Amino acid sequence: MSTPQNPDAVIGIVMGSSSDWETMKLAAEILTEFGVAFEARVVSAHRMPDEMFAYAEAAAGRGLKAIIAGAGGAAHLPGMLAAKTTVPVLGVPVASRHLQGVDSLHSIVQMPKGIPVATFAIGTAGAGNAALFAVAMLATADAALLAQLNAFRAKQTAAAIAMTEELR
Ligand code: RP5
Repeated sequence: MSTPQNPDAVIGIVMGSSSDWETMKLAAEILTEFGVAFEARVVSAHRMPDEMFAYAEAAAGRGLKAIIAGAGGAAHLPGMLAAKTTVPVLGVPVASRHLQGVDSLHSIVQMPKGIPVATFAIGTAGAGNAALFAVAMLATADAALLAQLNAFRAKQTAAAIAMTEELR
């Protein structure tokens, strides 16, 4: 379930631009697959800083357990959110046009000591893994979700084992 402001959301997916959605929707797809309630919205750090701070300040009180934040270029969104909330921020570097996301990765991963952002791979792998990481966090206190996560992994293992057959 995804709405711009979902009162049931336990995970917030935010991004700097609608152009990031092509990447960030991978996180939404994973959370949907696991039945985790989330919301998805654009919260640009430099184009709507007041809204960004308001989102971060309200996050804990609204029941969000993690924020998955994707941005490209000078990707300050995850770090600035983290500066304003203790809700864990999972940063996703979005591939940029000129530097292919290396700029985004360095912007997000190089947080100075004191305000952490958990940083994932550039692009769709990072978005998907950020969602899986959020699921793993929630699963520490949710046995049914943990069973789902283990089943997801077992399916991946079976698929990888079956790959050898494709070599014939
Ligand atoms: C960042 O600038 C966004 O996160 C996006 O990755 C990038 C480009 O934004 P648009 O020009 O597509 O709106 O703020």
